[in-house]
Amino acid sequence: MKVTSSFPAVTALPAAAQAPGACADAWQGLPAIRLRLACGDTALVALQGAQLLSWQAGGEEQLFLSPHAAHDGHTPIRGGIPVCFPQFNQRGPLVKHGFARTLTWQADAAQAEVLAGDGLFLRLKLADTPQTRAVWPHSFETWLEVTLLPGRLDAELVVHNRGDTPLAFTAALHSYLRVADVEQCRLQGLDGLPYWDAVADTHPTQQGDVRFGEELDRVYPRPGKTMELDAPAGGLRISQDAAWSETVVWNPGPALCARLADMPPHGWRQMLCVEAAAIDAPVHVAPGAHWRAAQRLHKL
Ligand code: TA6
Repeated sequence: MKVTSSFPAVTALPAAAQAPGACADAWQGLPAIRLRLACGDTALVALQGAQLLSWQAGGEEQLFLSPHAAHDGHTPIRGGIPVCFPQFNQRGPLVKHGFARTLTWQADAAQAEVLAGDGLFLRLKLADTPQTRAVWPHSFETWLEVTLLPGRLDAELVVHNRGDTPLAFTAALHSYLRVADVEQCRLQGLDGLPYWDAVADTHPTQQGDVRFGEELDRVYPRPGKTMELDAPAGGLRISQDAAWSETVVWNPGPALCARLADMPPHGWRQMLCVEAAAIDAPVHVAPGAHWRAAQRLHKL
């Protein structure tokens, strides 16, 4: 069953989110919050899904956002960093990748802080409603915490079980990284790991770096070391906390991309998803307890 929402207009941030460098903004008419550091780096976070839509570091965009992405306020937005919660993909009865990415998170609960040096922190919140309980009968609060530092972006998902029974979910930060040409890129750090190839439905072992060209959809165990996206125009260091037990790597390649209505024909060349995920076994959170896990991106 689908859970959708409509957007309340946000023209000003609540008092708790009023920090120098944070301001109300919009993307394609949808409310968003802009973060801007003194060094010039910026981030844009939509209230729909608490979805990071843009991260500019060193004057360059680091996240892919499809020029054909939906912006009706309830269809998933193709690109940026979608939050998949409380279900990854179709591994359960809920809408694909869970309802968190299509709901409007609570503008009035937004909080922002200036960090020592040149940094900004933003927290957005989503809590259960009668609508979410109708499809997922749990009392929860979820936060997305964004930390923007020069050349660095951390996204952290926090899940609080407000109910009196254990909470089980799967989740991911489905990060779309922007690249000039994915065929010129290599992803380092997964060598030697067994993985599930979701395209072929096989279980091989990674040999060397991951290269791109055709459709690729793989679930690896979280690598013990930091990954590196090696790209001609500069790369990214990518790491994830241990609570994210898997790493998903996805690129639709030309054939699947052509079938995605919200992607331009050559969009697959400009993107690469490297996702911090907790999906092979559900995460269990005891009543009253919290779970938290971050993905960290560092421009090289
Ligand atoms: O994370 C990879 C994946 O689960 C792929 O299987 C592919 O479906 C992708 O996510 C995109 O899903 P979406 O619902 O956003 O089109």
